[in-house]
Amino acid sequence: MKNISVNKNIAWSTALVKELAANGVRFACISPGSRNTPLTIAFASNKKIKKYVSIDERSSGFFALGLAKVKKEPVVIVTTSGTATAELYPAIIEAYKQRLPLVVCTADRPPGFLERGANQTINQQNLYENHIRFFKDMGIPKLTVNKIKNLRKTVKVGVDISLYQNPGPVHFNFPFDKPFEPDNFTDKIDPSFKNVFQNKNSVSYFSIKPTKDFTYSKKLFKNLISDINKFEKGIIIVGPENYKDDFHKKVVQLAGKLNYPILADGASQLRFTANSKKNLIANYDAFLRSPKFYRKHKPDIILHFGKTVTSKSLEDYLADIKCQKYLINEYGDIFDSSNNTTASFKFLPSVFCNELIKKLVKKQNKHDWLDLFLNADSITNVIKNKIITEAAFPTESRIITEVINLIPEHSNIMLSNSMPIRDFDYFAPNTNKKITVFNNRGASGVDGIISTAAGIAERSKKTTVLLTGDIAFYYDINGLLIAKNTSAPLIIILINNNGGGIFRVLPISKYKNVFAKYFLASHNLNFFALTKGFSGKHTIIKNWEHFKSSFKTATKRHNLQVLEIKTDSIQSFNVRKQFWSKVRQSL
Ligand SMILES: Cc1ncc(C[n+]2csc(CCOP(=O)(O)OP(=O)(O)O)c2C)c(N)n1
Ligand SMILES: [Mg+2]
Repeated sequence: MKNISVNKNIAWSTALVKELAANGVRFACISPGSRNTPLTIAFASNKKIKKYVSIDERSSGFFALGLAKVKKEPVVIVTTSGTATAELYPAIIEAYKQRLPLVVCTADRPPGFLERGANQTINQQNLYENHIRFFKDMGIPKLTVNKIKNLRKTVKVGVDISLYQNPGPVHFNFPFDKPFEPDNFTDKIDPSFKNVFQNKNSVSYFSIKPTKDFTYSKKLFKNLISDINKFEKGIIIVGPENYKDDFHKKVVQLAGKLNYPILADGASQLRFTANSKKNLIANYDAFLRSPKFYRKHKPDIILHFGKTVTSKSLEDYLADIKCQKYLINEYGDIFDSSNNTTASFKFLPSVFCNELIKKLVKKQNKHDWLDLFLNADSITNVIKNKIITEAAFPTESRIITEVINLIPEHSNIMLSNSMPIRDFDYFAPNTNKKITVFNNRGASGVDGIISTAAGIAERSKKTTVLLTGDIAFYYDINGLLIAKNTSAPLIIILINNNGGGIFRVLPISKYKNVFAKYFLASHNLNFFALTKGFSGKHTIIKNWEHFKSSFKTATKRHNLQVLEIKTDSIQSFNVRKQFWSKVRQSL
């Protein structure tokens, strides 16, 4: 049989793409460039993988992050060489901290070019070194059976790590020598060799199965049980995480058995489910600001599921307590900035609850401890309903309660950092409406927020509401380009207080000579004109009634929509302060 003429870069990239597809990769976010031509052509020719194109790599990285978040699926990002690769760093950091499987494929010049001062050439060797779970430079393509098998094996190892072994982003660097085009042949290969490019199954001699085993010390688990049996005063904290559904039921069941209150973070989903809300406390941030309350009510044991909590007052409370504190999350990670953890269990939270429920034979604790928390929660709720949910337009905190009332069931909310996620944590009530909440709380950047929300809307195919401040909106204005074409409506609620409102609560705000210029950074941007530049629909909200009607209209449209509320951060802080002080007085 006649040998086949191929371009070795494209053949090499095709082997990569086939292996990715064989390992279940279905999405790739690609940015234009020349050096990545072979990668781009190989992805473009693969029907199993859906492609998204973003001009701006920073936006592409965050869009990929949003896609990956929804179902924790692997998402590929492809870039050219040079600074394009560095643009991905913020999204990679966030993926690292949130353990999301981004598979980064950067094109590079061949070895030696860096030393020669070649164009668009930087040192890409393990560029993301401190925030990556695996790195491999793939070397210059060589079309031998062994080399291709090795390439496929390495890809498989990387994807396995990103999904199962040590979840998070992984990086493959691809140096290529010209030519890059399909008809620019470099090699002739034997037809029998074609099967190494085949899609079907991934190379069979190497297979790591996803593990369902959770490693934990049996002795520690025994200690935990004995602590639970010993102590009446316990608290369950449910930190931010997109938990599997059965966890909600299990944790409520566990809390019911122990008579422990559950402090449910706004970003934990727990406040938004039709399941039982028994023992669930949403208003703890406010009542833990009361020294009278927190000095008197200190637990002996804490079970903390998921990530670090959003609430600063809860963090302060935790830092002040000497007790047995057990963390439980899928990876055994430490999410405890107060740094007084007894042990961290590597356990799926729902499985952990099940195990505990099975093993606990103890008689029920008394109700008194739980009642103290439930009582404080309901007093706070009454005050919240008066001060926040009836606050005058355009108080920032009320935007949260309005959105939760208006948002259709089964939608998503993406929370930007700074005040939106905090206000949400302070004020989002318990409701039976099922809403899925997302955040970029891994590194809490105010960058990439619009692109992340766009990725969430695209992958979930569900109406997605983004709550963002003006600075975060400005940071990711490039994201509006990809946000324009999502397959489900993306409604951006732009809370415009003309600068970084959060800085007003910092002690530096008193230093008038530096505060406005270096911290608040008012910009007077015209967001109407900016949104129009991306052909988006923009509405300036005039009052709460107008917000209601505009929101309802927005849920029926399909394109990019921005509802801008011009707020006053000082007035908004005064309302929060009034609320907290009323809670303090009432407890
Ligand atoms: C990438 C990045 N740069 C800087 C910061 C520091 N930072 C925290 S909050 C904030 C201001 C955010 O302003 P905005 O989005 O308008 O929200 P607001 O504070 O007004 O609620 C900044 C710059 C950050 N978190 N991330
Ligand atoms: Mg702002």
